[in-house]
Amino acid sequence: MDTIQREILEERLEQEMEALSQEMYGKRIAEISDKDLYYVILNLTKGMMSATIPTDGKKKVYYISAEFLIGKLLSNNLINLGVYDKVESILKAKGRNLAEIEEAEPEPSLGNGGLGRLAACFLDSIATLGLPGEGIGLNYHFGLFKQVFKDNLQTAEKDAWLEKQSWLTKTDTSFDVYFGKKKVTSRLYDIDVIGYDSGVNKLRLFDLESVDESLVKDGITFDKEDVERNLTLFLYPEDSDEAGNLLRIYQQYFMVSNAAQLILKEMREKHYDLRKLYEHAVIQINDTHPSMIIPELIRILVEEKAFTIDEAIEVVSKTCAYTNHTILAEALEKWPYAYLEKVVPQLIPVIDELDKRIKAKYKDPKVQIIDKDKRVHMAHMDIHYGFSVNGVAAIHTQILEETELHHFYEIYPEKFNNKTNGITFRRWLLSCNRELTALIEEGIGCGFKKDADELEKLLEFKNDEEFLNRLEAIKMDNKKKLSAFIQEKEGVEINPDSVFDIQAKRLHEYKRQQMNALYIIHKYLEIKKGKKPSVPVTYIFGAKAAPAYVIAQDIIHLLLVLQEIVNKDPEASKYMKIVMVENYNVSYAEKLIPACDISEQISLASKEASGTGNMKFMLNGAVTLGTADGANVEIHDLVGDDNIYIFGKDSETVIKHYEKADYVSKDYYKKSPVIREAVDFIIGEQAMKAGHKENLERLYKELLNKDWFMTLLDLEDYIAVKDKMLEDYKDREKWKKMMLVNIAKAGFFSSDRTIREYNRDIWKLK
Ligand code: BZD
Repeated sequence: MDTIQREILEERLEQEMEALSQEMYGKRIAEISDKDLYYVILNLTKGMMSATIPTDGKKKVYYISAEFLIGKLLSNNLINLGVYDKVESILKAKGRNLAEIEEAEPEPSLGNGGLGRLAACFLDSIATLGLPGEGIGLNYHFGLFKQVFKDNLQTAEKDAWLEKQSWLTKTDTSFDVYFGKKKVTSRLYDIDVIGYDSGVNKLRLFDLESVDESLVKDGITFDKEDVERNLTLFLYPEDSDEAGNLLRIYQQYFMVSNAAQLILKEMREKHYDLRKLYEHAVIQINDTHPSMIIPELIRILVEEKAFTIDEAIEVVSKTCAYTNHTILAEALEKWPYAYLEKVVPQLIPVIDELDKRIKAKYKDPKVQIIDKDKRVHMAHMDIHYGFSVNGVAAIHTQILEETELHHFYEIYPEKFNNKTNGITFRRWLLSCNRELTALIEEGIGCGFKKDADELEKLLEFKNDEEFLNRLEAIKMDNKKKLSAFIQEKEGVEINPDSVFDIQAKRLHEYKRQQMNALYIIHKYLEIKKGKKPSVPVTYIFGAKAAPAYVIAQDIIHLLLVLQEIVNKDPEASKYMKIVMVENYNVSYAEKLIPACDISEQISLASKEASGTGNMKFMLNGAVTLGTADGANVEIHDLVGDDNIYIFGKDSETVIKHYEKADYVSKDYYKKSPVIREAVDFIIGEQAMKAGHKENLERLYKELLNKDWFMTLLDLEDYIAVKDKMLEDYKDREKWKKMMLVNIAKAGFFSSDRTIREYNRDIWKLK
């Protein structure tokens, strides 16, 4: 189909839809179930996308990533195709509701957190900007686990999201992948990624031909050693033992071996000269999970394409660029050499050679690829043998340059660059908050949909009472919708007139959900002592904890215990409610974010590389309560002191504490009765009754004796600033203006801007 055919198809949408319904189910649209109707529209949309012209060019970016947290695709694809309203009204005339049909779509479980969601936003922007590029990753059948709460604890189940009919299209492409002498075969599935009012690109997901879902028996347990059948079952399989670690390496190599073969196949088909690979391909390595692409490409060029090792290294180094997403040492992959030897012996000579060259040139142990304990530092390999290293927010890149990767920065200052993250406004405004989108459009026209900077025009309405009231009314409406959803989904009744204070992100100690919990305990105790808050607050959390991360599980347990205690308390529950939503994912985020008043971005300064939830909340008119960390710093710069609430110690102070190892949490506990009381509550009678001694005691001890992410350092300041924020909330005039300014200043965080920068500085695509 060409563009004209697509236009005809759009013209005749209604007839096409009815015809498809007849063909698939022998019934009219009015007569089929929501699920069947979803399949009808799915097929119709896939047809329209395949009729869209693919973006092409002389050079292409391959964004390789272990995660693509793409979310549901139906409504986004319809929006980007420009037919959402049309489809909605056709369905309405037939008594059907598009929003209900969207509920029938399963959410692909192909990611974990910010890193994966960023990859998805990037695909949207790459397509929208008409750049040649595709994502390459894996098709996990059970994805990340599905979170189920039982007995106030997180349990994990497989997330069987894949259906027979889906956005995936099976291709003819299949490759052999060798682990030493062991061979497995892959199969490529494509998902079309349609840009907003532009061409179509692809997300390419490799699967294992011999994958066997029946391997998973109970929960998420399966035989980790049966790689011929398990490779694409789960994202981040449990890695607390050797088999789990080996499996991750198997998965990573499976991903990059396929990626390398696919890229080289495309080069061959286009008759490009492999010696000029970098003129036709740029590979963006998303965190270190795909780092083995470097030795793998070098190996292939030498073994199969008659390159000398020098030539291969040069070509590959000019092709690969690395993005760092964390400064947490434990998150920077260092694979034991012995594990790599076991899984991918064919890469060992290349890795040895890469390491030997560095050892010959630099004596500093901090920049070696293979360290004295025989661990292979994947990030170090990327930095030495890639041409670009970028952080994901200004302060993060600065910390990389000055502290974490300083020794590398001294060697290669020209490789380092910042690319502050962004989000696609198509999903995080146009699709998830249609009412707000309509109001903005009424105010400033629709230019902001293509040029997010135009949102600044909203500042004209700063003193426009009517506009501000409508903004407030939309927020209220979204809060009512969320309340109804939470009532139905979680069985918790919440008050839309209360302040919605939301912390939604992966569960990690550095993100400090536990600090938020301590604030809640403090408020609860105040109420019990007779000090009634002047405004009711609903504290909403969404978070999954990695199954092997014990303290993170304990923090979830504490939140669920608090939810039980507070919500059941007839006195306190008038002023506060807690909801820990189950199985937080992209679809849930799309409901939470438009309804949020206070956006919790409270990581320990220096630890959150960027954050992207902070941008989504801001764009939807929430006000940030945050530390001077990640992109919060840039949000602060944009909105000014009056439109954000910043608290806590700054990154310099925190880094000094780590350097001097002088932070002692117990000192803070001893000094402050407020802190003591809140921390002690964790092992108090009430909590112990609702929860489990083992979990609560472990968490208590952790906070008191370790507190690696310095919860108690910032707790008092957090309480003071949050209280002030809640006071300010009552000043509705002031608050509405803050909402407006936050929306107006969010344009900078469009991923279109981020991708333009990647392209300008790194990819250089036409
Ligand atoms: O990447 C996140 C960072 O924590 C955020 O600050 C940042 O905004 C986003 C996007 O740049 N990192 C992750 O999401 N990382 C992981 O999920 C992850 C998964 C496995 C292993 C290591 C990290």
